[in-house]
Amino acid sequence: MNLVFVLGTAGSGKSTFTAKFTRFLEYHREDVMAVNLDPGSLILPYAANVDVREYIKVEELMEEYGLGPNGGLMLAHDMMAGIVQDLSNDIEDFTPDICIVDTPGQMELFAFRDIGAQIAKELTDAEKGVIYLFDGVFCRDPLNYVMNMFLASAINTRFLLPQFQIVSKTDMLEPHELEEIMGWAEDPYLLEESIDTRLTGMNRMISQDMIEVIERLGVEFSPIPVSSSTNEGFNELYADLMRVFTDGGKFTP
Ligand SMILES: Nc1nc2c(ncn2[C@@H]2O[C@H](COP(=O)(O)OP(=O)(O)OP(=O)(O)O)[C@@H](O)[C@H]2O)c(=O)[nH]1
Ligand SMILES: [Mg+2]
Repeated sequence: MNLVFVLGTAGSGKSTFTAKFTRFLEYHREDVMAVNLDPGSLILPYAANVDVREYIKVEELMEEYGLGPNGGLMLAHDMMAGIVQDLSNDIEDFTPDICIVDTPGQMELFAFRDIGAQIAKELTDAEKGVIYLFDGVFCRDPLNYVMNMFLASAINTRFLLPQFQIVSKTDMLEPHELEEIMGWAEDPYLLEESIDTRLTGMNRMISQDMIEVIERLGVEFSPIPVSSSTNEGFNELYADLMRVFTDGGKFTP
């Protein structure tokens, strides 16, 4: 079994991608299942086969402990540590070949606290990977693009798993905007040039410094442009996943 975590900043398109990519894999006759690990989600665009909300619901915690939404979310994430085995059992009951795992909206609560690393290690003994979403709309600004490079690198050092980057929501971008983002990914000089011409003051300085740190971390950035509206990029991502996990064959032979 293979298990892929879908990570990205709030609203970057994780749940929509999980819904559409799961359906795409079903169409390709893969034995796939969708898992929801976001205890704060109210409505999901897919039917989760395994759902953390069966064990932990943020609204109920808020009511029971008199917490606000952020306190409720923090408690919910801390409580997830106690149900990793239950979730693993639920997933194993389905025995899928590939599992797409939607993660919480507040990425920092999940990925940068102990629960993220614990889940990456202990959620079943499947071979695992990460799909990191660069929010396409947000990344039109070079500062936000660099911030996302930084976050993707930080995820990489926390999870220590094969990582696939995608630029999401490409159907919402003008062709020249997507071209610019892809140019930044391919050629560091183009990114430096955009930082110099489009940013000023502190933002320019921070971006330049962050790029140096990111280079030292050594993460490869060749994101695939993806749209969950048009399925653009799904074939390429599917091929990349197969190359890394199954030597190029299907997940379900
Ligand atoms: N046009 C377009 N809209 C998208 C795409 N992906 C996501 N959206 C929209 O972007 C918004 C956020 O998408 P979600 O899938 O909820 O994002 P998320 O990362 O799961 O959000 P949180 O879990 O709240 O952090 C929704 O209104 C989606 O319909 C896409 O590829 N194209
Ligand atoms: Mg979501």
